[in-house]
Parts: sequence; C-alpha cells; structure tokens
Amino acid sequence: MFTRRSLLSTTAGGITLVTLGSQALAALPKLKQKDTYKVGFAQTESNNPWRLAQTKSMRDEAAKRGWQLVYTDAAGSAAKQVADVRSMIAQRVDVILLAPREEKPLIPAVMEAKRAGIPLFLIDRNVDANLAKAGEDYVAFIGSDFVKEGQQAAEILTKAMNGEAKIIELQGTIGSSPANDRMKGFADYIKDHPGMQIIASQSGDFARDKGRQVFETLYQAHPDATALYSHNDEMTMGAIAAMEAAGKVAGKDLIIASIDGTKDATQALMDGKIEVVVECNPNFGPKAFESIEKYGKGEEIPTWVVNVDRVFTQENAAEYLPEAY
Ligand code: GYE
Repeated sequence: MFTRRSLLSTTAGGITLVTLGSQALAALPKLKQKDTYKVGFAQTESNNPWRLAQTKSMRDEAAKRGWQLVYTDAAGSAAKQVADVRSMIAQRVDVILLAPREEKPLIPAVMEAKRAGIPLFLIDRNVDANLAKAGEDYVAFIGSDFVKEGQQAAEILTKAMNGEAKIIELQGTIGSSPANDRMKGFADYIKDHPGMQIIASQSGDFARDKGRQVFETLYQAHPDATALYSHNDEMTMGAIAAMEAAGKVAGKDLIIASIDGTKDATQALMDGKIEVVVECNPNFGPKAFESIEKYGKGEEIPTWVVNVDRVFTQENAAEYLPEAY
C-alpha cells in the first residue's frame, strides 16, 4: 500500500498525524569523522590503461593521506564484483568505492552495503536509477556526463563529415552506464542530422582486441562505412589496427570519434588517424577521497559529483599528451 518512501501526513481538527509506511525508509549510513579511513575500492577490471590509471590514482591518494585501501579487481565479472563488495562488508571497511561494471547486477551489492551501515560511493559508472537512488541508497555518483560525451563526439563528427556519414558504432560493455549513455547522447544528436546514419552497432566490451575483432567483422559486412564512433579509446585502437590490416587509412577512409584520452589515442590524434577524443578522466583519487572526508565531517554531498570533460582535437592533442596515460 505504501511505497517504502511514503510518508503520509493528514490534518484532522488541527492535529497533524504523520504515519510512516510499513517499510519506513532506512537512512543512508553515516560516516564517523576520523583521521584515517579504511576504504574499499571495488574495481571492475584491469585490462586497459584507463583502469590502471584509475587504480593508480586511488592508490596514490590513499598513500598520500595515509589511509588504508582494500583493493579488489572483479576481472570483468559482475558476479565477482558483488562477491568483492560482500568481502569488504565482512572486513568492516569504513566506506566503499564501487566502480559498477553493469547497471543492474551490482544493485544487491549497493543494498547490502547500505543494510550493513557502510556508506558507498559509485565511482565512474552508475547503476540503474530506478533500482537504487543516490542520497538514499548510496551517497553519490562521482563521474562524467556520458550522454554529453556522446553528444560532443557526434557534434564534432557531424562537422567533420559535413553532415554525411555511414557510421559503424563500437559500443562499450553491454548494460554498463557509459555504454548506454554514450549511445544515447550520440543518437540524440544525429537525430537532427538525417545524413548521419549508424549502419552497424555492436559491443566490443571496452576492450582493444574485442574492438578489433568486432570492427573487422562489421567493416567486412559494411565496406561502405565512412566513419567510426567508438565508446572508448581501447576499442578505437583495435579498430585502427583492423583498418590498417585491411589496407585502409584511418583518418582518410574512415573518420573516427572516440572517448577517454589514453596515450595511444592521443598519439593517433596527433598522427591524424583520429578526428576527436572526448575526455573521460580516470583520475578519481583526489575527488573520491575528498568526498569521503567531507561526508565524514557531516557536509552535504551532491548526489552527482560531476567530472567535467575536455575535448581533444588535432589542435590541442600535443598539449595534452604529457598528461595522457
Ligand atoms: O571510458 C572505459 C572504461 O566506466 C567511464 O570504462 C568508464 C569507462 C571508460 O573501461 O575506457
């Protein structure tokens, strides 16, 4: 009858009755203020430079502050990642940073941390907003606006192609928030540009070799493709390898829009092989630990701590290169 968030208030004869629903909303776990914390970081995988840079950023920040970091690597398995979070709960970490591989399968981990009274932050990827809510079930999502990243990639690609392109899309991990939202942002933008057509779209799981294989298959089936939109740089580098193996020139035969900002992709941008790389910065350590510190002090944390992304083009790539990972 009542939703778990329902609060019924009725006024009768000047008396206000407040009734809580049968499953009254449990409060978001608090964090005691301490000098050092034991922080769990549940990483999703470690098979690419973006993930390695992210983990390094967490380790560096923990070391700088003298906080303990309990690190796990789910090796690309959502089921293992749920188990990793459970083991952090069993070890009674103070707080959990979770980079959820996919939007739905990590919901139990989020809810179990809440039930155990351990505050949890989502790092870099989100979970399904219908199943768990920031500020209620977990403290906050710290990460980029993936829809905007997709829109920016689309906008620059549309300009470069003069509004005419047959596009192959390499999607990220199926069911992950960056894949869902990067797909949406791009599609939303090109809707108003009828000459921009996605002729094939498939997941390369955010991985270089998978991206190479999937691109090779899609390009064989669609040799008329003139552009590539890839949800991350690793898949882009795989696709460029496949293009070159097929005797094609990246940046001429196919114009490429990518996302992240790895060293290899930045170099490819400088070499004219890629048209644009929309940034998705993996250096979460400072922001994540600062958010924990503030939360411990009882400060209000926005439900979305937004990472602001830059856009790298052939003009500014050289300037960015020293920062790339
Ligand atoms: O773009 C990709 C990584 O979740 C935002 O995951 C992150 C994405 C990033 O593997 O390269």
